[in-house]
Amino acid sequence: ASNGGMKMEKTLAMIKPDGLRGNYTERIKGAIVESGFRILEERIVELDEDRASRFYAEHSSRSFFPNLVKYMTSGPVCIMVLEKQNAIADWRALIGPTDSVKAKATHPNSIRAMCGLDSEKNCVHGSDSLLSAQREISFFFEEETVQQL
Ligand code: RTP
Ligand code: MG
Repeated sequence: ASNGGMKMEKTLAMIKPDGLRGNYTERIKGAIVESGFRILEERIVELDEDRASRFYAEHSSRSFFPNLVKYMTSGPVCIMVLEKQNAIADWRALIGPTDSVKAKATHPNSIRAMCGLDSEKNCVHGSDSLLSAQREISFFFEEETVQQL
């Protein structure tokens, strides 16, 4: 059967420290499964300053970077590898815009609208491209999980 040309993809999802602390994990996982994603891998980890800085290295020159690292090291996070057709864009759509205040206004059904607080504490992460997804999955998981080109 045709799948509309969409590719099976894997993406990295993360429930950030505020999401775990706020007990949103089960609701977020419910939304993930309801939206047709398979959770292939799941692990709770605590990022130290070095690992959080490397994960968000693309933002290292931004003014918000020190606060971002503090935020991401403020408690454990839950990292997941999600799989479905078009997983990368679909997970970004499900989490909503970066700023949770905007998410509440314009994407009320998004995960950031449900559990985010502001433009920093936005409770979840999603890979923003195929390259990011591959980099971020191999950042946390074994090579064999990384999708083949
Ligand atoms: P993420 O990488 O976590 O999925 O978020 P994103 O793509 O929607 O946004 P990005 O531009 O990559 O920013 C990464 C994270 O940095 C924090 N941030 N704080 N205070 C601020 O103005 C600000 N801007 C960004 C957020 O936690 C954002 O998710
Ligand atoms: Mg990003």
